[in-house]
Amino acid sequence: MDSLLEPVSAHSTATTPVNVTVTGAGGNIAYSLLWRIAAGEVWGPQQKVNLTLLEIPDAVRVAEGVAMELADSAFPLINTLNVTDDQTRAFDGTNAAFLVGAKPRGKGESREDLLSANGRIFTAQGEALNRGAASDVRVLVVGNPANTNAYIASKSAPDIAPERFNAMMRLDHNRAASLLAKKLDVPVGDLDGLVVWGNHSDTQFPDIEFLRAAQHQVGDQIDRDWYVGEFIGRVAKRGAEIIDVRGSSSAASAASAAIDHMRDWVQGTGGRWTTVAMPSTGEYGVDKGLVFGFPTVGVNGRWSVVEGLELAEFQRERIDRNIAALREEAAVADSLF
Ligand code: NAX
Repeated sequence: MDSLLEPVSAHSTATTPVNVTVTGAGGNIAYSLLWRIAAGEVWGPQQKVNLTLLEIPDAVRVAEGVAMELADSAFPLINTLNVTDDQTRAFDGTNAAFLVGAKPRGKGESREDLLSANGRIFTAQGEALNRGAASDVRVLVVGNPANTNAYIASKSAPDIAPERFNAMMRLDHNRAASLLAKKLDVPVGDLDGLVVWGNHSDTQFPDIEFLRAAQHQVGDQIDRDWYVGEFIGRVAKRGAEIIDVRGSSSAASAASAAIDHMRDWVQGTGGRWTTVAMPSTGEYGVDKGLVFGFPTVGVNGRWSVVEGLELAEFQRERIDRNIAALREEAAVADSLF
């Protein structure tokens, strides 16, 4: 089903449209994400797309309204546009799936309730992908708890190589990069060597030990007290900060991160590091299968974890904290499904 030696894209001619599925199509993130896919920001300005929008039956009418607006935008790159509440149809032949839809935590619900509700969704979607997705499928899980949802979807799709399931930590990465650029007073595009290890949750570890600006190491220019006492927690809690100020959760920045992630997966990063949460094959002592944020480069249409980094005790301890948290979530998921 899967070959790591495949070309960058199976769509060698721009005349073969890419089949793209977006779940949660009636929601906030999709309202920004769909427009940027349609504008060619992932596959380029020549590549047509067949867009399929998946929603739950209760919200499918909203997704139909979104599709009407997409049609009204007259994007030349949209080849076909479909709305459905049938996940078998939604994932049939898909080359790229953005799994944005998820069930939010309800009042009084425990973490186990949340994992259970989302586990059902991501088990069913993993199974549908396993049945129908194209052999070159790339799956990006955005819906929370993203890492464990990706873990569950991958486990439910035994015929699809695990590395084809990613969880999104690019928003955490972009948030960290933006704060660091401001602190160092350098353009954000000059930064490299940044990683956010672990889980898209409070334990995440934005790590500056390997940080470079315009190719020079700059981690030691950053005040240690600010880094440990303020920066790490601020990145992890940025979502709450946005809700507090904006009155609703990150949507355009999340969509932007999803575009960055999928574009870099398809087109590569030109040697630059990014953060990708993907199933571990044992790198840095992370249990095999846990979907973990690693320093990664995109090469020839696939991700490659940056290996061999020497870790100080502080880094090791923060990474281990994330391993423990994800191990716990995976154990709950395994017991439920
Ligand atoms: P919204 O509540 O606006 O939209 C979610 C949509 O998903 C709803 O329309 C809902 O009907 C739909 N949905 C639910 N279950 C579905 C299913 N089984 N199939 C298809 N559609 C389904 O949320 P939005 O603001 O768009 O956020 C979506 C998800 O992204 C949430 O889980 C959120 O927590 C998560 N986020 C993840 C981020 C990340 O960095 N990984 C950051 C942003 C965001 O918080």
